[in-house]
Amino acid sequence: MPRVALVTGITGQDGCYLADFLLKKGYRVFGLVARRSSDTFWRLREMGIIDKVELVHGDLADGSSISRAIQTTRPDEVYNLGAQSFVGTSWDQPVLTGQVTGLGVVHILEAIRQFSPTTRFYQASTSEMFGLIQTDKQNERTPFYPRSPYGVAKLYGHWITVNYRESFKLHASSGILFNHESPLRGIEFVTRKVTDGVARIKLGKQKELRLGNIDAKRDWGFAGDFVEAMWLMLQQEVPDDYVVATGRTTTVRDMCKIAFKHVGLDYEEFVVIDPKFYRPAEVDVLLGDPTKARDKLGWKPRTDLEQLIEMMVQADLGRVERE
Ligand code: NAP
Ligand code: F7E
Repeated sequence: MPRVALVTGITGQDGCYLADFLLKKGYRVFGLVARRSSDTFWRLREMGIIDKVELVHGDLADGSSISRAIQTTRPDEVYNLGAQSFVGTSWDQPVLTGQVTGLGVVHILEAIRQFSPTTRFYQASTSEMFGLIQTDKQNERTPFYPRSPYGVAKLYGHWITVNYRESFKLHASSGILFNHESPLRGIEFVTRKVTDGVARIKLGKQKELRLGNIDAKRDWGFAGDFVEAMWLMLQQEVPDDYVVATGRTTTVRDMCKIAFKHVGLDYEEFVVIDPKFYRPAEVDVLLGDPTKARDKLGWKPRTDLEQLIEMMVQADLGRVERE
């Protein structure tokens, strides 16, 4: 019998990479999908796995649908990747962000507790919980200080996961993942906005690229590398929390430089600062210390930022050319 996984957020960037990873490991993969009026399956199509995953309908904000999904799929492992995940939007829709990104977690944990207590659970926590950083490098012992409604909601999801592990002995782990990107990244996030912009400028379809705070620093890795760490966490005998990061931090400015340089252009000629993209409270710098993930999970990143940006620019050049 193949092992069964239920992935929430399967139509998102990580959901798609994780589903592909699990299918290659022989899992039967169910994906929770929320009803949308327009098509959200482009990533599953691009990855070529749309016909290999089994979709169940449900919404993280609707506990009854989550209970039903757990009861009908009876998963060995649940990966909770579903969220309102865009930090900027979380100031415009703080309550929805709380309901989906925060309370959505306890809907799953409750369903597991009641109907499937041996199911292993992964929670997609985030470096955004560190926010206004309290130490130069952030690890599992660094105090949290979220700076957005998204970060606050994720902090609830993190602690409720820890609490259900301690209260009910669930095999529940939380991966504190730093930014990870890919050609399947949503266009609203800065790396993909830049690589799409670079492709359009190079191919003469756009003249400038408007960005916000390009002095912000992030620890960027490749989503394809990071989903393996999620799986490794659920293969451990004892559930735990892990920081997953590359250990290198780069400004948005330098990331732009890399992307434009890849097509022989100078970013300074095209990037325009637009305060519209500033945030009410910024996370200035993030830098993860993934020592525990390396030592206990045997995980390490395989793709550096230059390779990642090159991969994304190439994918966007292809997309823009095909338009
Ligand atoms: P993403 O591309 O934005 O995907 C989010 C997924 O959540 C989509 O499939 C979306 O479905 C689904 N979703 C949204 N609202 C939902 C609802 N009410 N009920 C059910 N599903 C819902 O995010 P990602 O980059 O793959 O990230 C995956 C997870 O990791 C998220 O929880 C994110 O917060 C967290 N995380 C991401 C990073 C990163 O750098 N990527 C770092 C740390 C943590 P639709 O397609 O239908 O909207
Ligand atoms: O912003 C700055 C912006 O939106 C990165 C999510 O996956 O990672 C992601 O959150 C930085 C910020 O990602 C623009 O102000 C400048 O400092 O790509 P981002 P994020 O906010 O770090 C974490 C780990 C998650 O968990 C989240 O789900 O770039 N920035 N100019 C800009 N950002 C955007 N989006 N657009 C700009 O024009």
